[in-house]
Amino acid sequence: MGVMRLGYVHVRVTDLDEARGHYGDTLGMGVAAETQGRIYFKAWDEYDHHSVVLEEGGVGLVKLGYKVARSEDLDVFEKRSQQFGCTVERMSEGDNLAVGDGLRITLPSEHTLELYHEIEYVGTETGAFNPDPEPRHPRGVSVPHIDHALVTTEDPALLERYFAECLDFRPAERLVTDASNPELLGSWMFCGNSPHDIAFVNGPNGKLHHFAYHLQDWSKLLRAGDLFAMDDVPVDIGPTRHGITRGTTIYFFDPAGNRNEVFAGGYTTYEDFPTITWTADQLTKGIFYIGREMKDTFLSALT
Ligand code: M3P
Ligand code: FE
Repeated sequence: MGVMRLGYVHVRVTDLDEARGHYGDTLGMGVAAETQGRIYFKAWDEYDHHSVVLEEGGVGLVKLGYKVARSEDLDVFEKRSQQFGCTVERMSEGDNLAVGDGLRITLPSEHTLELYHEIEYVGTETGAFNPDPEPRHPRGVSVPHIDHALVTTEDPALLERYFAECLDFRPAERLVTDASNPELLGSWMFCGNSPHDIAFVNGPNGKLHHFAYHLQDWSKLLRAGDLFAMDDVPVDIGPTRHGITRGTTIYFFDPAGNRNEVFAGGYTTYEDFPTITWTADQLTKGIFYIGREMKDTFLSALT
């Protein structure tokens, strides 16, 4: 019931062919479709039609799509979002290639969030019948699936309230100013069983900090790092580990400047998962547990 997961990330890139090299050759996503000025990518262990849409022209986030379990969920989320004060419109089948009808919501943070139930089923690269554990001829990093997105908002408390009250997300971890007089600086929220499906930190409205791919473990992460070096991918930070979510990580940039992350590990969440709190004085440990140092570009480079 409800929102199941991040289904697609739609971003702008300055040059579609450069981006094809990054998302296709280096990360190893497959091209699901191509239209004038757009490429639709899919990772090998995803069964839906696509998970990353690149649109030529500029840089930054166009929208995020989250898939809901039942079409009736859309009616509930529409009502709640309207009552919360968000602008909500119905989107039609075909507004997004291969995606059914759904909702287009302008979040309190000015990001566009789409909720949908139907998307064309394609199947994974290894199939669902006596499958191999991974593709026989992996391309590049061979990312299996997208994982989460992190955006910035002027009002983290309001956005957290929206995701909790309207979409039934729960905070796995919260970053607050201090323990005695807590003001919310960031929240890592889940709807499934991973540490976060959406996260946001204090910053300008409407911006993308990064979107992330799942990797199976630390050794795959190291291999990703090697491939980034071979392909001259600009690495922001890592490999290292997050205190928040406990995931291991590398942050890097696509050729347009959108930040990506490869993320492995982290814990499992569930219905009664208690929320973990971090205070701002421990921020560097929370974000980069091992180095305990913040890099200016990490907070300032947003698209
Ligand atoms: C993560 C994560 C920021 C924190 C980022 C943390 C931007 O990306 O996956 O836990 O402050
Ligand atoms: Fe992340």
